[in-house]
Amino acid sequence: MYAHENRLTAWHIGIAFVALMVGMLLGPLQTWEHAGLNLYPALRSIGIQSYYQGLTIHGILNALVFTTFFITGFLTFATTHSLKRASKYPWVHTLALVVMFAGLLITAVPLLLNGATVLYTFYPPLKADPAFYIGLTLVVVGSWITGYGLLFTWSAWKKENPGVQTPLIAFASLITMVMWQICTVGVAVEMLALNIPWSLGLIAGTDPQLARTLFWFTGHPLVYFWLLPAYISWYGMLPKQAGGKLFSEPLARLSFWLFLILSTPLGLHHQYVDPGIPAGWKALHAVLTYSVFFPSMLTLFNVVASLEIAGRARGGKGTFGWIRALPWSEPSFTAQALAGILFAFGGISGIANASYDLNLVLHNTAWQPGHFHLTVGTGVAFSFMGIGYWLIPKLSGKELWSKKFGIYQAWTWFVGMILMSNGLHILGLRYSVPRRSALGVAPYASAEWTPFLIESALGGTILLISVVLLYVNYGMTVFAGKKLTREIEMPVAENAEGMPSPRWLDTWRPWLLGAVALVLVAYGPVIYILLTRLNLTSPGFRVW
Ligand code: HAS
Ligand code: CU
Repeated sequence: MYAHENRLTAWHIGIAFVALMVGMLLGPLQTWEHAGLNLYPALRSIGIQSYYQGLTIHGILNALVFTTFFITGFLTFATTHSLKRASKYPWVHTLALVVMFAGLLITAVPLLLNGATVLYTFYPPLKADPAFYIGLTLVVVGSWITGYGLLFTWSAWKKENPGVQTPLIAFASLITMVMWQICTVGVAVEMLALNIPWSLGLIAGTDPQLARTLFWFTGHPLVYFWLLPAYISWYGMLPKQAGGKLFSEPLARLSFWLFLILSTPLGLHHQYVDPGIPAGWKALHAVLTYSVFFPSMLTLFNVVASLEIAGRARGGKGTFGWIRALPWSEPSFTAQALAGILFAFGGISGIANASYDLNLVLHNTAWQPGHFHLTVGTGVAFSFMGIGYWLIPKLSGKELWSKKFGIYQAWTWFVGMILMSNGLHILGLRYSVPRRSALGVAPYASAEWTPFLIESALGGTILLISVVLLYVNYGMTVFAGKKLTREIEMPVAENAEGMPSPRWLDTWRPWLLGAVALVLVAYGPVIYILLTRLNLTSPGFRVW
């Protein structure tokens, strides 16, 4: 029934993991450069001209390309399998993939030819070739089309199943896609009204403050667009994989609604230090940032409780004995559980960021890459790797090549990431070491930094080992694996309470209205103020 969906998902996931491989190979080079081992001159022969070109490729491929392709593929798979219905318009999904892939190819040209050393946040007045902005815009447009495809399928399913509650996995996937539709308005306007005409020379200058504000309108909820698919797996699949049930499905549904409402109206926490935005609006966004911490706390409680149910069902006893009883020999489980544990620490460093006063100390320091390698680089990417351990065998029809390699990969990621992120957090907090900088050649570098730079380079090296283990395993599975002799089903966790969720948790209108209203309140006046002061005078800079 799912031949088209499975083939399409295989393409999405395949492109995602190839992008991730290239992007991740550049990561350790950065940590080595910081610790004094600069391999960038050697990379000139393959066209990488500078640390900044390497860093841009790393950020774009890992944070934007890998995530978006994986998520659109995974949510297509998850929604259709959860609804037990093939997609209503398969061609819509094919079109989405074609548009996204065309966008990727167009973006790749300036990235590889050193025409876009603007890093993954592409802050003006740094300027890239037009193809960079046009290509990325197409990737986003393709992801919208995937969302439309899923909404068409869901509305067909609803007609066929009147009065039936949407299953959790499909429900949460749809919320993620709708949240994405709302929040990408910011970057769409930034691209179409500012960056693209500016890079084409149609307008002489740009307004960096407005561009940054539009960027973070999308850039903050982008982190929840990354996170929610991992949460879908932690709530909807992981308890089943662990041999248990979901502790509370209504609570899970509530936390997804809260993410729909609260993901977007708080992007100014990335702009606390920006001078052109009135302080009162920053304060409002700070309060809203602390509100969106709440559904993550619900998630922590609910997912850990679900795993406790599993551990006890497997015979675990005592306060912590259930943890040992969990299926630690299964790579898919282990990767996701370890991802969750490290994500909790990434959440804590996010809470520090969200405090206006602390942010003045932490902004633009190495603390930030420390924070986001625990969140998107581990909570999300490592969970996606864990999902890959069952999804890639399912899609390729091959048995996973080696469980042992999978377990080694998971633990090396865990240890490597602890070392790297610990070093980065300390460098940022204690020594104000700047982020986005080739520290190996920085004249202001201090000897006090060295132990922590080495710690994070050691972490980066262990992560490289983990990457090799991952790709050998995935590659051998797909190209040399044994044919599957059993059917792999998508794991679907049962609700421990066994009762349907209340109807108010299945009604879209109030939540949607709330989401749009809060965005208008939190952003409307800020954008209005910036428009009244519009200043399209900044020229572009190409520094590297
Ligand atoms: Fe953040 C900057 C605040 C979450 C990503 N963040 C960034 C940047 C990125 C990023 C990429 O307020 C850098 C942007 C740039 O390049 O400039 N962030 C937060 C807060 C949260 C948060 C309050 N961030 C994330 C997530 C990300 C992410 C999620 C990616 C996926 N962040 C900030 C702020 C900045 C920032 C400021 C700007 C800093 C600056 O000055 O530039 C919260 O949402 C976090 C809540 C999460 C928790 C953790 C809950 C724990 C759970 C674990 C469950 C356990 C399991 C395991 C499953 C409180 C859910 C169980 C296993 C067993 C065996 C038992
Ligand atoms: Cu944010």
